[in-house]
Amino acid sequence: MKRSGLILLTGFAPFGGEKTNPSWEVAQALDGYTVGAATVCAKRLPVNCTRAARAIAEEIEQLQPVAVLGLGQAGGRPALSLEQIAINLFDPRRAHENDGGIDGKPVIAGGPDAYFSRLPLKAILQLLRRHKIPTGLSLSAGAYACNAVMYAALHTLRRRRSVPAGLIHLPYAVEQAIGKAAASMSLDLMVAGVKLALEAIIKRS
Ligand code: PCA
Repeated sequence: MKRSGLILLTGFAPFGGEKTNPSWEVAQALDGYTVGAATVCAKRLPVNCTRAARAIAEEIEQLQPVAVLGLGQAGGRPALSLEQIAINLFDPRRAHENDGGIDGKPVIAGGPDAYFSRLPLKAILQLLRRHKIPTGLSLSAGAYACNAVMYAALHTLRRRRSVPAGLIHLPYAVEQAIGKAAASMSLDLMVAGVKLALEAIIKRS
């Protein structure tokens, strides 16, 4: 892969009544961070399947990044989740939210059913675990905005296979979990984890 240039790192706006979204907090904290000769460019995406899918495709065309890492909140998960698959489907159960009318439809009409992550997942997993950061593999990114972003990124880059791309779901930040009896992680630990993931992506892809 090309190692000098921009790394597109995306996070999402808050949703589901939350005041913050750790994915954007982490992405924002890493804006301008350098990994070797590559520099992170952080972008915030809307929690809306169609708009988020379109936005990441546009960012990729505009920035021509050397790597793309999407981040998203998966509240309640106890660890960073390295997503393995993105599917070509908008979740019908989310139709009542801000994407009414797109339920059960594909993220990209005519696209393949699914894409596998093109991140070095095993290398990321091993590196983060070596640094004692709770991390696991997750089968699928779901069928909501995070899945749409991962699918759209991989579809946009389908003929640029040297560009690693994929998505990591993050737990709630500690502040979000107060009163919820849900798992959480400090933003500092999540930032440290994503930094290591970026190192693995740039150095081992
Ligand atoms: N998480 C949601 C959408 C935005 C986010 O941060 C998801 O997992 O699809």
